[in-house]
Amino acid sequence: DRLPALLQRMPKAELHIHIEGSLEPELIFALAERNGVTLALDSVEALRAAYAFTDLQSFLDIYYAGASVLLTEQDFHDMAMAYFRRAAADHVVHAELFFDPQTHTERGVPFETVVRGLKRACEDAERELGVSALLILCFLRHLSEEAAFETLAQALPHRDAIAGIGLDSSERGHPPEKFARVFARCRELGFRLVAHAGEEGPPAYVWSALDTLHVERIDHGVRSIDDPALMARLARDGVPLTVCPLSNLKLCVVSSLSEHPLPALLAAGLRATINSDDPAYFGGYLNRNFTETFAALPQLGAAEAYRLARNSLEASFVAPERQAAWV
Ligand code: ES4
Ligand code: ZN
Repeated sequence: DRLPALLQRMPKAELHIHIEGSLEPELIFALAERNGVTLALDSVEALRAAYAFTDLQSFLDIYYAGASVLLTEQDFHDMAMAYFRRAAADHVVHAELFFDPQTHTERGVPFETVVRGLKRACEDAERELGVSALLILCFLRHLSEEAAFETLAQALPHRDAIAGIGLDSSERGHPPEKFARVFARCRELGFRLVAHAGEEGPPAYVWSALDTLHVERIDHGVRSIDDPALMARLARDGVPLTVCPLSNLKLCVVSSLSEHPLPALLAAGLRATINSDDPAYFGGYLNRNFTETFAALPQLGAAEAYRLARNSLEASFVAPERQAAWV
């Protein structure tokens, strides 16, 4: 069967990767040692064993604890370079990295430490690995809109290093409209806009991300499958969805990959893409998301593989004339 080889070697873009979710247990312990940070669990094995999630919040609690080892510019650089090496091995030609500055500034790590380390890694990835990269700053939706405005103010001296703005963390109870004013300001400032919606939250949150925040892509969006009018809207407007199959499995958004809505989303003409979300926590990087999803879903074949890869490149925030170099 030649499908796995095709999935591996296709040039593709990754559009939904939380860089803090690429911290492997081995790197968490190495950084803890380097920085003199004490962790609640005392071995790589014990940490991995704790990665048994029942929903989004049970994951986020562990993910924020893991990020506590990140203190210096070099830490953020080394974390991102480890991801870029994995991505290059998976034939990722372009990556758009989410980062969560509030997770770090709340612990006393300066905003500029985070962005300088990540920016330097993006430059190194382009030069050393031939992977192009952009940064997307995410506001934590469990915090206030006022806190998001403060984070935006801290970002403005680094405007040129940040391509876009996103919205992540605990979805239920924190609808997109909570951030309407700060997203309006980001739009005026010329940032590209995305938001997590319809992962655990209802289709109403996808409508609100589109019509209140005016986002250009929906992160996850899998629960749109429950709303035929929303499906028609997403198809009509060609709104990209950054779908993350292994994440959905590990966070119990789907009960098995064989029941994942991806084939139905593609069949309805939606611009779906495949992404890894938090690969160190969910069991694999981009190619493993492709190969496991295709292995579980016989409706997916070579035509869908090409479609997903093409969607990922076209849905990126790189100008079409610069995308030509990828294909
Ligand atoms: C996340 Cl899977 C997921 N959903 C929402 N927020 C997140 N932050 C990191 N991973
Ligand atoms: Zn995500």
